Amino acid sequence: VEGLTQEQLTFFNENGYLLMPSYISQEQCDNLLTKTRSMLSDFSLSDHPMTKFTTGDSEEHVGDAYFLDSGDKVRFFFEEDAFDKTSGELTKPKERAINKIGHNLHGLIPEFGAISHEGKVGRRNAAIASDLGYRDPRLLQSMVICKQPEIGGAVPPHQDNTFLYTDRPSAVGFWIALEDATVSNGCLSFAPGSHRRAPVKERFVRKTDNSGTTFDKVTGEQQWPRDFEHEEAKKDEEYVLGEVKAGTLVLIHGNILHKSEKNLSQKGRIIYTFHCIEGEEHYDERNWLQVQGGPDAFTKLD
Ligand code: AKG
Repeated sequence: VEGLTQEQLTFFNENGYLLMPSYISQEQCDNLLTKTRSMLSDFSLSDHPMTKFTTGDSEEHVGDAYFLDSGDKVRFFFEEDAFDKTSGELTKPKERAINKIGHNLHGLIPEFGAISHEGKVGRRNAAIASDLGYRDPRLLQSMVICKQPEIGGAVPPHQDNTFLYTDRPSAVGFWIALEDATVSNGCLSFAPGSHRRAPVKERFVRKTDNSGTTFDKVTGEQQWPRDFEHEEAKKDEEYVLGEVKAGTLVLIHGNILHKSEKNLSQKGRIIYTFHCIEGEEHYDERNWLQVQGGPDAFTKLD
């Protein structure tokens, strides 16, 4: 099975990302959009913790548990701007209010398994992971990100290794546009080469009492890569737009700084993404994302 050409690999190593148009067909996109829309209309609001979001400190715990336990489930997370600031009521129908669905679509929803680790696309994904140098690639999370019309939230600049930390850092994102992503509906943008300049300086962890999440510093001996070209990422990285057509696969190096802006347009921007880590690197229990069976249970991409 064909993975990456030498030219694609060179581009990825140099820039930290790669766009691969027409990776899946329009028909595959349409089927996945249909599945996504039926999941959005079928999930129940009545047992969702948002119904308990009132005011005060206690609400945070409810939401945090829903998030912290989502590693091996299919759960629905709202757009921040889907709520009226004063009343706390949803201002949109639920189908138009969900920002993302996660984090085990690959394992629990066959349509998404079939573009992750299974079937023809799964084999191609595995060939790509192998070309990127993975010895034991493990798929540890997957999401549909809806970035809804009018209220789609921005994603500030970040490195995925912060959120999916291994020692040494090893994450890569596979991001597939199911709808066209443009500057007006909040496409991705990248700081090319920043994966070579920017060590991972913090990691997103569970609080020790499991009551929520926080960021821990990553310092000294644990900072990778050791041969980054500059001490710091440039203060003002320049970002290039990653406008793509539906069906495009975008590979995202775990260290590259990337972001996306709000979607204030009338067009949705539904994408599917999953992340891989190197199974031979250490994944510890401080990570926010934990699944039944521990890291050995992360799905093999082979
Ligand atoms: C990620 O998956 O790491 C992203 O940054 C996704 C952001 C987006 O889809 O807007």
